[in-house]
Amino acid sequence: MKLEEGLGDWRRTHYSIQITPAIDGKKVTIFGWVSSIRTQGGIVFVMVTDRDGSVQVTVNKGKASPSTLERVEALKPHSSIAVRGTVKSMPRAPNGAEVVPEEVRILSVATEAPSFSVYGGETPSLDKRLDIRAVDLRRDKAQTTFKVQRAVLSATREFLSGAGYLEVRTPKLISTATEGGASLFSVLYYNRPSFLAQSPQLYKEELVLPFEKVYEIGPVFRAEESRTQRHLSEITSIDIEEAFVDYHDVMDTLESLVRGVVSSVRASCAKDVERLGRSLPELPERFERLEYKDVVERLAAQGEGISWGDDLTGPATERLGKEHPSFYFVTDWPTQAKPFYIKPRDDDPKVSESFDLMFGPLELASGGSRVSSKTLLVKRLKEQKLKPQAFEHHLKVFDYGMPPHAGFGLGLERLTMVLAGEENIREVVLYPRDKLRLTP
Ligand code: AMO
Repeated sequence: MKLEEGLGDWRRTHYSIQITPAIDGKKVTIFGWVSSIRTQGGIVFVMVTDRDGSVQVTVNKGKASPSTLERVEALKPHSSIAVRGTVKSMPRAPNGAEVVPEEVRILSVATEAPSFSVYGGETPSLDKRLDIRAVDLRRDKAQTTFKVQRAVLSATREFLSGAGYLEVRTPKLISTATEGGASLFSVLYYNRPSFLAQSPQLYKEELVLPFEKVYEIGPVFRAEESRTQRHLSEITSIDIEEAFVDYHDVMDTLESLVRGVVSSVRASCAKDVERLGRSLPELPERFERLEYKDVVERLAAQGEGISWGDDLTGPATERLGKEHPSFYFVTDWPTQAKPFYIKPRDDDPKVSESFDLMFGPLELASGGSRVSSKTLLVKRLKEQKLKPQAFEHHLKVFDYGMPPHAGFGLGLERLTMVLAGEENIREVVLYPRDKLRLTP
């Protein structure tokens, strides 16, 4: 007998989550993957898992038809199957009901079993799991992580479009660096050199001219030499840019956005996150706004060996994170530490109108007011050893009434790490890219 069959005219009538005592006696068709098979006396229990959970399919060897029995006995974990049968209340089964099959179709026999258990048990090393990521993603924890990420994305879109920002898509193949030269990936564009975009920075700034308020949720590429738990070579960035506002205004927007996202994730995913023994972060009454100079002064007094002008990294950020375990801003960074497009303060140009949004020791976003004067932008480019000629097209736009503007870039993965309680950024990306990994 040929075991595998096609779909034919079978279509799903119910997902696992819908198999409940409320539909006791109903004929249903379910689809999914075999997650376990257990025989107890004359009964075979087959767990069929779909995207929402599992259904217990209970086969009474004495009562099942020969063809059903034959198929059930041939089943192997991970095979994909279809079951037609009747729902029966069963308090011990998931969702309080099971399916007694009348007909079973094996749609695809699994010829391999992963070297680790997808349905419970110990979690093996990430590298081992990433090698068969599509299977690994069936794990409960991964399902929750990406449910959280979907909730983050839809809440973000809802918030930003509700606040009047227009969604844009800007080129990812570009001719000039936006965030400094070191972390660029070069690509041969026909016979010319080009790069993968490190950020939509210059385009989003230009687009405030026609649209005033824009946002983009898209990929950005960074050739990060060091391999850390917080860095990847390809990430998704949530960027906004807005005309006629400054960095204080966009900090307010970012704070409201994060508040909205956390509340929305709480409403849709809190139970899933709690089931994994984790909890969503509590929102502080107000995101503290700490000036960089005060932070550095305090850390130096605590013996951190840090002085004005230094970046906040390593042990200094860990200490800062312990003192501020939730969401907070560090503002007014030294101008020299920020990219050329960040505006120096009028009253003290050594300091810039900039901010980072932090969660404990983790940087989630950065942004600021932008330079809107062409003369100043050229000067800043030169100070950062960049060639104004390479930015000719961008600079030209500044001749046509570039308004004061401000914005930020928020890392989707870092925000997901915080909400899903993951320590390693690779867990919150379907197919992570880093210096050592370009597959699958
Ligand atoms: P920045 O370079 O700070 O700013 O990036 C913004 C945010 O993106 C995330 N991020 C990363 N996450 C993981 N791996 C990486 N390699 C990585 N690089 C960046 C972080 C970071 O806070 N153009 C500015 C934003 C702006 O001013 O509007 C920019 O790109 O969460």
